[in-house]
Amino acid sequence: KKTLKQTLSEKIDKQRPRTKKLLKEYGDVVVDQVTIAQVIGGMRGIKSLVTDISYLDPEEGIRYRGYTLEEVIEGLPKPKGGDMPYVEGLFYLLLTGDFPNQEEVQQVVDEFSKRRIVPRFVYDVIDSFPTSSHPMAIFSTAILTLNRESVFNRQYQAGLSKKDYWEATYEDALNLLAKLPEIAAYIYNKLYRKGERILSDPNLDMGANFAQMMGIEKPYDDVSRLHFIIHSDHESGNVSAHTGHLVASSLSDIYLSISAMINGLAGPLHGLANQEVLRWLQEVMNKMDNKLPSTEEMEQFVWNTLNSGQVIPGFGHAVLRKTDPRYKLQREFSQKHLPDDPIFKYADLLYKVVPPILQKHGKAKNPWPNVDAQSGVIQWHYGVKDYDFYTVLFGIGRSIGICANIIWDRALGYPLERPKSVTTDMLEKIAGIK
Ligand code: AMX
Repeated sequence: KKTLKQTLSEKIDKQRPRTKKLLKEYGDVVVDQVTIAQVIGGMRGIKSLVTDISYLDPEEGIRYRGYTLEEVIEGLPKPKGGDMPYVEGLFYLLLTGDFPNQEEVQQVVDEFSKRRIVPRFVYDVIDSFPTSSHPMAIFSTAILTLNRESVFNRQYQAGLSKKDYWEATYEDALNLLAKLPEIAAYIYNKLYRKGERILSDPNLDMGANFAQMMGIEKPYDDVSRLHFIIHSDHESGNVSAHTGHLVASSLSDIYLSISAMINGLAGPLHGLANQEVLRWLQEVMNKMDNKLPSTEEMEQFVWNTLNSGQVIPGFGHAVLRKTDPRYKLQREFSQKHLPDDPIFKYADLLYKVVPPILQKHGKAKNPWPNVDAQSGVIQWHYGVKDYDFYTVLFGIGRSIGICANIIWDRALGYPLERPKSVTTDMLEKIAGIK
């Protein structure tokens, strides 16, 4: 039976000539043009990255390897008694483009299980953080600390051939991904449960193991699987994916690259928004004495935030122009499992109230909710109420997609990333002002 690594190796052999041909024979073909607004405006929309792992359509939302999230969840094998598929199967799909069968998933589950033990020194580093630290800072540092374990670095020093970069990177990626739930659960228990620790079980899959280490009953295993799967990838230009790719492009190893991407994810305009949604909702709940506000009252809360110059967290997107399918999936999950949860009712009221207000406000290009408007609501329901922790959960999921991307970056020999900057003077000359 072929392993994931062997299957991937065959895919890489097939893909390499395609990239080579494009570069060699069609390198001068124009893909896009760049305006001054894009140069000043965060390179919004410039087509200048390539990935085959996912594609984000502004109207439809994300597809992984050409499949919608519904198709992914439908098509991936599921553990016994679970409604949500193996996260390990998603990693297989992202890497190869193929849906694995039960046996192929089991191989990856076993690989992860073998590699999950975290070295003592990582726990020592985590323990040395003050308990008032943000979990994302601890998470990023813990990942960084693992850099001394890098297979890629060791082999690079020994004279690794370029064509073999991906294999060493693959080893690093699996070693890291297998450890992330352990690291995250340890941070959670240190910060919010006085260090009480529940050990992982080598016989469980990633989602079930995470639920076990968090000490939360079913269906939190499915919640974790769903969460990690839908947060894994959102094509290449978002801050976390782009950071991971950029840092890896200098041949920094997986640990340096994923630690860096985690730092990008920790910003309130990106992954931290899920924490901000809960913080915002809690403020409203406190002001309302936990009563559900009327539509008019909720509208007033939203306007107050906008009028004080702040954004409404969980709404808007740099690429999407419709309700995020990741939001929809989590809303459907909530309707099924927690329809009467007061915080879900709050979030659902926001779904009704915010889009027309943002349209009236006239600034946001997309008034619809994104993934972060709903993910914290589910966590809260299952008892994870320390919302500072939510972006760590996002980070576990996102690491899966970015690791897959970095392995392919290495396989296809994508070079050092190095765009060109200009000065304001130059832009004024280009504009014809000077
Ligand atoms: N509330 C209020 N104003 C908003 C807004 C929101 N939710 N979304 C966008 N705007 C404003 C912008 O701040 C900007 O104002 P400015 O002209 O004064 O600078 C204007 O509308 C135009 O912005 P845009 O082109 O629509 O969005 P963008 O591509 O620049 O930014 C994003 C996208 C997500 C950062 C923005 O919509 C936002 O701040 N949303 C709230 C934070 C959030 O939910 N982030 C999570 C996104 C998903 C993720 O990465 N996890």
